[in-house]
Formats: sequence, C-alpha cells, structure tokens
Amino acid sequence: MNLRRMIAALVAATSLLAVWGSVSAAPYVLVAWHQRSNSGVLSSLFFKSGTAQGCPAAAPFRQPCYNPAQAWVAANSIATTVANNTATWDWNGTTMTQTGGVLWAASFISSNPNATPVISDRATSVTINTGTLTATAASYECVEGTFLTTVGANGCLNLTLGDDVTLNSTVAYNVGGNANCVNRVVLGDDASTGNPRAVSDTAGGGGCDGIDGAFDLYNIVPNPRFLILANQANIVGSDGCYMFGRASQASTSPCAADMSIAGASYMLFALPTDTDGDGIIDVLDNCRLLSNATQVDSNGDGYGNRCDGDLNNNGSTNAQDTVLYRQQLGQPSVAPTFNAADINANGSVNAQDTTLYRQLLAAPPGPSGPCLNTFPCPAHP
Ligand SMILES: [Ca+2]
Ligand SMILES: [Ca+2]
Ligand SMILES: [Ca+2]
Ligand SMILES: [Ca+2]
Repeated sequence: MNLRRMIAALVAATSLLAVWGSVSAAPYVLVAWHQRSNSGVLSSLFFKSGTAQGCPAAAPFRQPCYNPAQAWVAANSIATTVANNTATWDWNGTTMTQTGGVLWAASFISSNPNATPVISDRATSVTINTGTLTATAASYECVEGTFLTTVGANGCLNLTLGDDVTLNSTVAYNVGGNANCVNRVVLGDDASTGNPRAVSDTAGGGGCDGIDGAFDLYNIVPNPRFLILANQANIVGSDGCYMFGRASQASTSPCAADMSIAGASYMLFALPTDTDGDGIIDVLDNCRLLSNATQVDSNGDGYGNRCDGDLNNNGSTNAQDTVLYRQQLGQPSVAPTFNAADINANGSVNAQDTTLYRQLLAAPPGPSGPCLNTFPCPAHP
C-alpha cells in the first residue's frame, strides 16, 4: 500500500469512528403496527390522521390512517389525540424509546379503518428494551371498541361479559404510577379469561397483573427495509410471505397463509430518509429519487408512474415502450388509477408526459424503495 492509500484508509477509518462515536441513537418513524388475534386474523393498528401526517383528507383511508369522522374515533377523541401522535422514536441498537407525543393506535375489523373498532392502546413515553426484555411507559390506557361487545367480551380487561352482555367490572390503569399495573375488579356475571391488557407482560419486568401487554416486542426480526420489533422471532408465514409487504400501505394484507400465525404482534420502524423530498420515506417510496407524493402506480408493479416508462413490463424502457406510449397520447387518464402513460399522473397524457417519458428511456423502472432495486418487484420483500 502506498502512502496516499494508507492516508486515505486512515482518514476513512477515522471518519467512520467519528460517526459511530457520535451516534448514540438513531431517529426512526413508526411505519406500521400489526397485531393478530389468537385466531390469527390480521389486525392493523392505525395511528395517523390528517394530511399533516400524510393521510388523505377523505375516505378511503389506508393503513396506517384513521378516518377522523369514524364515530368511535370521534367519540373517544382519538382523531384529535392522533394529531399529537408525533412521537419521535430513537433506536440505540437495543432499546427503542418514544419521546413526546401520544402513541394512540386502534384496530378495526378486517384492518379496515372504516369498519367496526376492536381495541385501542394509548401510551406515552414507551421504552422497549430488547436486551433486558422490559417495556415501560409513563402512562398506558386501553380503550375498548364496540366489536368485542357484540361477541360478549372485553379485550382490554380480558373478560367475558356474561348473560347480560354488559361490563359490570371496573378498572384502574397506571396504579401506583406503574403503566404496567392495571387493577381490574371482576364484578357481576363477568368472568375472567386472562389478565388485563397492559404495557408488557410479567416476564417483561413487572406490573401487577398485566400479562397481555401490547408492547412485548423484544425480538428484532432481520429485514432489509425495516427495523422490526416483534413478540416472536418468526413473523414469516408458511408460504414465505411476510405479514407485511408492498401492501402494508394498503387496506388488506397481501398474504393468505400467514393468517395462521396466531397472536403475533410487531411494529415496523424505518429511517425517515426522504431523498426526493416528496414526503414519502425512501423505504416506502415507489419512485425513490423522483418526487411523486401521490405514489400513483397505474400498472401496480411496485414502480410509480413517475419512474416507470416500462409500459410492456419487461424491465427496460426502450423503443417497444415508445410505441405503446405514443398509442396512449391523448387517451383518457382517470383517477385514482390513471393511465400508465400519464407519467406525472395529472389526468392527461400529453407533451408534459412525453418530456418525462424521454428522461426515462434506456433505464430500468425505479428505483423503488419497496422493490429493493430488483425487477420484477418482489411481492413481499
Ligand atoms: Ca418519490
Ligand atoms: Ca408502475
Ligand atoms: Ca419495456
Ligand atoms: Ca400527464
């Protein structure tokens, strides 16, 4: 090694050390939160509301967005509290720490944010320590949805409601200032089916009787896109399909066989990097380097129109695609799907698109965060 290379290597190593030395925690954003019942049915927990948090202003709402007009959401002030749902999350390699805001998330039947509500967790200052297997919070509260009443149960308190199908029991959260401690008093013809829901279970460091905690996410599941904290080591279904995927932003899971993974719970975090500044973080952005806030992807191949001139879907953009593109000039392009040749997805295929299309020639579609720079896009990266 000559002197110049040695110096370069030394400088590189020094700057690497400087970076490592200065970073004690990295900021993350919460991308999704899924929990499955013991029957294995997916339940996505929704935790955003309003355009300021990247949600649409009107229905249909997709994960992870509430419909603020949903009666139960409104009645429980969830929509207004979600406006404070701007917690920052920091990960130091072992511990995930929530700072500020209120984490208030709710699940709905069939993971449809417009459907009947099931259950809601509300917490502040959550800390999940994957090393010591402890979870703490400054406060925790569970809000019961209307669905569970219809089946004669209360999921927050883990009770059957008895013949009167009425909650006779009482509950106090945060007893003694401990967010893991829920004091439940079973009354009337209610009957216990387990310990009440709390921050974490007893193995996770205390509480008085909170065995069904919402935050026992002590497993770090390796993944190329997300930092995943899960309550079990394996959240991959029998068909190899992760419980989430490209469709984690859609209203339903793309997976079928994985529905049998009962009782799974996991949070997906990601770095907030947004290279093209369009408000969609890189791991979710279907055109990672070109601004396309609407994420329109007419042919549904995982690459947004803005970076997808590959109209015949063969992985390259060339003269074959140009023939197809020209055929679409002046043709209709209707929301929400639009015309695949409507590169800027503005409702018409015209000269503006021709300019953009030409810039896409001789290049593969993408890059797309969800597609992990591979073509075709993996269904469940
Ligand atoms: Ca983009
Ligand atoms: Ca596309
Ligand atoms: Ca092509
Ligand atoms: Ca256009």
